[in-house]
Amino acid sequence: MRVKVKGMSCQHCVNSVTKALQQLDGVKNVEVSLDQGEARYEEDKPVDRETVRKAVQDAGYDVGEFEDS
Ligand SMILES: [Cu+2]
Repeated sequence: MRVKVKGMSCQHCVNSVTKALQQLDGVKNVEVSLDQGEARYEEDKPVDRETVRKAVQDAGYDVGEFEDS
């Protein structure tokens, strides 16, 4: 899955978003790109997009489009 993450400006932001996603049940192999402003992750079971959205928002960033990949 790919999801746009808005508001990241440095490596600290990347780390925050990465941690927020890694802690979610079913999410694995998280990769966050500052340049592309997006996060990629895989699911080892279905993960609700709203759960992902909320985790990223709680970390302080905005979430854009999700895209299957
Ligand atoms: Cu930052």
